[in-house]
Amino acid sequence: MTLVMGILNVTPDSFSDGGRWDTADAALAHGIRLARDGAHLVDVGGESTRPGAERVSPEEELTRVVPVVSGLVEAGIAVSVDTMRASTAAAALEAGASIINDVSGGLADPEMAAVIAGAGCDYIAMHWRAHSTQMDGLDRYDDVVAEVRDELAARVDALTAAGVDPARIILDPGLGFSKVAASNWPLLADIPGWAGDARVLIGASRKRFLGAAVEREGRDASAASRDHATTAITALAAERGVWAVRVHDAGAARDAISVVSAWQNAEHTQE
Ligand code: PMM
Repeated sequence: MTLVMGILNVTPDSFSDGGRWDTADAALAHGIRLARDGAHLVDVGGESTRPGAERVSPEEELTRVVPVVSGLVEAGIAVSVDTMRASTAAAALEAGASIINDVSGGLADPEMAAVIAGAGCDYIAMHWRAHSTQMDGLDRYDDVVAEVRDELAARVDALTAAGVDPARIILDPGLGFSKVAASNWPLLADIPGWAGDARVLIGASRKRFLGAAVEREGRDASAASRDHATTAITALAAERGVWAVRVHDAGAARDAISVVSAWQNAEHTQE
């Protein structure tokens, strides 16, 4: 069954929840709430990746992330850590995180592969072309599915060559990262086309391309108003067997996945 990864941004500037959980206590409380709502794991991030965001220092990222990881692990919650830095990944694994979620797929830090290979942990490799200040200039594709497939395959090759077990790599198309709104839909419509038979994570929650899809006269245009659209993506992703969805509203995602399971169970019973 598809897993729910709850988003916990311990940042002042993420696009939809920036500044809400930027103390360790507030972040920990929100992480516990996500788990209680139905998240199977909580994804802790200390650096915003929204378009135009500036990088935080390694020290600042560690200060934001490690106490929250420790607190969640102590509470018995499975944790992934959203970081592009090998040093943060190593410290987070030391603090009990079980998965590293690297939006750069190992491109941002040449030391990342060695940390993952050494830990033998699950690793999410997202399709990525550049840091947030440059990514919007790199959003042209002739064939988005083929180019994402090839660029992810190159990451898998490099990671594997550095000692990472390919079975530990989870692929993510990087929705909204160096992609105009229209480029995200072919990636959702043809998951095997870029992922083959690898495990897949989909991170669509509250993103701008969903806002564009549901836009109509008089409709609230805030990021949080995209939660129903996000839940529709979760249902479709679950129906297609993705490994996990990365979402802000964990309870809604769990409900959608349960509904898909009930529907699919009835189909199997009728066969
Ligand atoms: N999106 C964001 C941050 N981290 N990680 C993965 N693996 N996939 C994503 O799509 C992704 C990510 C940006 O969204 P946020 O500001 O809501 O965290």
